[in-house]
Amino acid sequence: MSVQYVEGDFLTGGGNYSIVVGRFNSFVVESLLEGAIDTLKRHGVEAGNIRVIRVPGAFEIPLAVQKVAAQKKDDAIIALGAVIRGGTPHFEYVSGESSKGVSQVSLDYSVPVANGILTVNSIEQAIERSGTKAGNKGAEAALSALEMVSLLRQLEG
Ligand code: INI
Repeated sequence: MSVQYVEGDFLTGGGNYSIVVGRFNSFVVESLLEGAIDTLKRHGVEAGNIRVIRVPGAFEIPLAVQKVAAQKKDDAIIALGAVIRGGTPHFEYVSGESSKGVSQVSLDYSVPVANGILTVNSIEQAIERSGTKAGNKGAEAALSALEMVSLLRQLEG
């Protein structure tokens, strides 16, 4: 008997995706959004099957993700935001709650929720991760979503 490996690929053949985006730090987040949409389209997802939902900031992302998950319309949801450390503990609350919230929804609704919420120490680090030298975390989140859709189809099929 050989080992059986189960893993997803990026060939999902379309599907429906919602992207929940925080407006805060929009100069960074808009690049993440561009990366995510571009990646989904290049993997065969039609523009008409991609929905973008905007919320004020990363803190509000989990509630919108929860509402979207409850609609049961999407194969996966992508959460995008940028939490940049400031001089107060506010950063810790926003980053902690947003990440915890999106993973909670994923488990509650058994739907892939890709976490593309940057939590960084500086604007420079945010820029590096939104389409410059450290890649585009929005594009990476979209790839994770596609892979999880493919994996779940195998595990559920
Ligand atoms: N929201 C972010 O998305 N990123 C941040 O860096 C940020 N900081 O640092 O304050 C932020 N705050 C707003 C927060 O997400 C809520 O919108 C606000 O607290 C109202 O609930």
